[in-house]
Amino acid sequence: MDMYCFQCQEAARNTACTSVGVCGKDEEISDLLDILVYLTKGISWWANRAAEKGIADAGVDTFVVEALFTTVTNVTFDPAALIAMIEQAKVVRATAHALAGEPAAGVTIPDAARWEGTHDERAMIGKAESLIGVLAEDNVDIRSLKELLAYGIKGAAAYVHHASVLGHSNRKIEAFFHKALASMLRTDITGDELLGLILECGNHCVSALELLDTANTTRFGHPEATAVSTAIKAGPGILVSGHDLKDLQELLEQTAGTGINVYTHCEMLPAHAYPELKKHPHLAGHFGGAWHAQQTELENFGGAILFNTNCIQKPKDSYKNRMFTTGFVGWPGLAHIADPHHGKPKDFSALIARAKELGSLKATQGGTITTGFARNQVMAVAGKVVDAVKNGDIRRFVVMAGCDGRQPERSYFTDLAKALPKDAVILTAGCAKFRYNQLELGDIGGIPRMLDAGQCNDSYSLAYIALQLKEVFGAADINDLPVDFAIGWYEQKAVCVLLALLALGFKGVRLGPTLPAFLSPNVAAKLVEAFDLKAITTVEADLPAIMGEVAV
Ligand code: FSO
Ligand code: SF4
Repeated sequence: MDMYCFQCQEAARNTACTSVGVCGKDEEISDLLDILVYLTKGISWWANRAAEKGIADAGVDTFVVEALFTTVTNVTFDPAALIAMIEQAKVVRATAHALAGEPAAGVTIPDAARWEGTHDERAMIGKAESLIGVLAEDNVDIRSLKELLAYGIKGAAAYVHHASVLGHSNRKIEAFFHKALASMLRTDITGDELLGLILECGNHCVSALELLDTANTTRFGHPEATAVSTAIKAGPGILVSGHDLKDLQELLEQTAGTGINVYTHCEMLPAHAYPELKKHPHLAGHFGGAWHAQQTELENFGGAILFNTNCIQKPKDSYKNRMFTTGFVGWPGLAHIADPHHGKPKDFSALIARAKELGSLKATQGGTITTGFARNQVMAVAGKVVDAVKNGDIRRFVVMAGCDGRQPERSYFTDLAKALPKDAVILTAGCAKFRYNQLELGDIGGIPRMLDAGQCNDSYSLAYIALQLKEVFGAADINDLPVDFAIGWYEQKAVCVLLALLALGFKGVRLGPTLPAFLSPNVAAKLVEAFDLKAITTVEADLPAIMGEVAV
């Protein structure tokens, strides 16, 4: 076996990628990512001890968040960037060690908290294969719980990072990351202790999503329902893919008056709904669907391309000389726009120059996609929604948030959207929506039958709307609401969203296209028992239960 990774929904044979990742990750990248996670646990072991003395360090906290985000699926495939981060991790770990001081005699310092390696990439890789990857934990149930916790934290770290670049942070979440990561180094930890940490993680996932919601709405205003054009205009163009709204804002400012049109791709679609972004007339439209179609789509987009977060795939020769990365995203050989120092904006001049060089794009016809139904916009029509529920025009809300992926079984979500009766409203967020957001689903008394709250990063809006409905209807239990869940998942941010839903008390969440490979049979059974978690089956079989027509 060359590698072992099962952190995303596309793990080979729904078991694990063992020779090369379905995502394109090879053995070297897999091992470097394992080493980075291992060292991050070591940093957190010291940081957690420092926290017990009331000492924290913003630099240490930030690095842990950044390192975790870097290890999320489809963020980086660049060994040089990972090796640099591994070296930096050792420096940060020394800082955390100094803050914590020396442990008392008799305290065993875990290997992750002291291992130095050799600064030689191949030697480091040997370490990954032998000692520190997923399989280093022999007990399959403990392994499963540790990895579930790790992936929830990775997803939350992505959200915390997005909030932090906008100047918002929550020390309690970062302190939990340290505590949880340090706990994963324990060889004597029990399943019950890990389950407790997983539930605690769910609460911090809610806080992370709320933090990001506050950061986004403070900086960019509350999203407004917006019909986004899918046409391409004549003139040079830049396509932005990823989730980072701050990068987009800076790019819009730097391209103002240049004649360049800026388009969104995949999860950047909801950017069009934010007042502080939509005010730029050259935020011209949206191009393309979910991340996994990028190799064809990017070939067909003639302009310059920027990836600011996942999901990046191997660039084709036909467009790699007009593709740029920034932030933690990386692919060897692609031009990378560096992070600025001292809070300055990023310098997008190379990307802008490339767009100009490539010249005018060919204008195309297009339709529109409506987005922007985040919590404020939905609350603005709350009276209408409540009336529609009370008089029976709306019978069910079906939350179909999450991520999209390549597996053909994901047609379930398109088929479900088509099969839902006309008195059902879909609440969505994340790239899962590209399976059904161009269907003509109509409206119920002016309320669209598909309300798109935004990115997976905006899932807080969906929880908020459900909690508001609970208030309005005076429901004793959130599960008494006419709400059901059919969540598509792909990577670790979706794990964070799932843990958040469980922490909020939602039961009976349907997950697809498969239950995670990292859930051992015993752990899966435990989650089914505690939360009534289910795998999707077929639309025919699931529809009556989703519509609340049969008890399940
Ligand atoms: Fe999708 Fe990728 Fe947004 Fe993920 S583009 S899959 S859960 O990174 O974050 O929904
Ligand atoms: Fe496989 Fe997913 Fe891991 Fe990539 S991230 S190696 S596709 S399990």
